[in-house]
Amino acid sequence: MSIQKEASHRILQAGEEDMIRLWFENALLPDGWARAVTIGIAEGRIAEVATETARGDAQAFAGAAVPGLANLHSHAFQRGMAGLTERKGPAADSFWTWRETMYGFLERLTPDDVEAIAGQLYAEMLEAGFTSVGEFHYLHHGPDGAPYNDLGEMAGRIAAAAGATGIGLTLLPVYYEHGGFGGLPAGPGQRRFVNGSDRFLELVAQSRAAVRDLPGAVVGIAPHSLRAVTPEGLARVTEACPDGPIHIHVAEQVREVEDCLAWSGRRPVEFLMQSSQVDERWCLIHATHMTPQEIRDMAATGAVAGLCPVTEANLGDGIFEGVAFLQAGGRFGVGSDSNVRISLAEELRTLEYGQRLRDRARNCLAMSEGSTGRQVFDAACAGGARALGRETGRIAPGSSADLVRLTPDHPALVAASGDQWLDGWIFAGGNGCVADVWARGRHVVADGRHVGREAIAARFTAAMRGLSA
Ligand code: NGQ
Ligand code: ZN
Repeated sequence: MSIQKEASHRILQAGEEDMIRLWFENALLPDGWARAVTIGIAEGRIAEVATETARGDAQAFAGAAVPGLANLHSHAFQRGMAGLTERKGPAADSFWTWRETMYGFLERLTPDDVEAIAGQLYAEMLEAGFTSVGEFHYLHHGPDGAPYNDLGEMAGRIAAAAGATGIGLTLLPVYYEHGGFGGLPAGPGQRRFVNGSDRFLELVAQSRAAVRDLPGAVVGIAPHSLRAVTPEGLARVTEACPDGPIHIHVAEQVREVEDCLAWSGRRPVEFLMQSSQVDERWCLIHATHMTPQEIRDMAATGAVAGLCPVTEANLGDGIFEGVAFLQAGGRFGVGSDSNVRISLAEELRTLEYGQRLRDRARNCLAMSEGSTGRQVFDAACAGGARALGRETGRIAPGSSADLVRLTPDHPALVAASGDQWLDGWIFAGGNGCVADVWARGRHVVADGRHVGREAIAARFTAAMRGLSA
């Protein structure tokens, strides 16, 4: 009791001394748009929000403040191969041939390379308006498959990149044991990922240690897919980790659905619903191929659909059943997955455009009259925060001080007001609309550029040139 009292007393004192005050012409608050908004920030959190205020001694900004969005699914190292797989090979190109190329790329990556690539990636994410990331981290071991002396070496590199850039980290160490449904042995291209369930649980402990000094970091777990774990292994690790997010890839490719049916007689989402206690802690990545029954069942669990529209288009996965899923009350967030492009606006736009192309209709993901950008953005903010186990995505007292300023200097936003800020950014403008970003109260992007961009980019460039030499 007395400890709690002392702690809150300390926070109050520090809050008063160290409060940062920002003033915005416009801001998107939980109950809608407000004008002349002062946001007080202390210890990485929003301490107070006041509307119709004078600028006073606050730092003042034109344009509109909106909540920072969580990027709920990333494989950081894949940023290093962006643009390198867009070449036709000897046989029909597919997700599976891309995966072989990806395995070839990661063979030579060192911990230094991974940290350099992740640093560049996270700086770009911040510049795009993503203020936190769910790192679905599976490149654990050395090139021969032997663990590094420190089992958490690579996790530490991800944490270091997050710390250096300021992005909020939800680290999701991946449990990867097998090469296919039914406990098939992992292949040579997968040896850097593989742990039995015991060593995986050790890795979770190491991951917690790796993020210890990172303010606001969260650790969850990520059984890679129903292909990479057995039902017994999945049950074991979920039981051993009773708190925190659980992410899993599911039903991304048609062949994956067919293989799951051949193995179990059930479809992947169906199998997962029936064999695990899927609830609000879960995030099902992709969930592209679902029957109407699976859509309803998944929506009813409160699990978040982790959609990665740009990567899903790039890999030829298919189109998520967004309209039916939202009509069933489902929740979603977005992620950049393979990181072939880093653009919050493009993820949300591609998500909506997939529905339009399939249904030959417009404004498909808006469930009520009014702005599509606003409705998709609000849903992704809430779903992303839930999936990453973070208090983010809301400009409200108590939330993490994750803020994005959209600038009226961008041609798409010169005459914007209200929800047009979001429609203009998402459908017309893109990354150039983002002028400033605060992550946990740290001003990490100013004038559209990450404050550490030069050093981060130099390190990335050196790593990439080394890899291509
Ligand atoms: C991954 N990526 O883990 O990086 C996967 C490919 C797999 C996507 N699914 C590997 N987009 O699923 O086996
Ligand atoms: Zn993925």
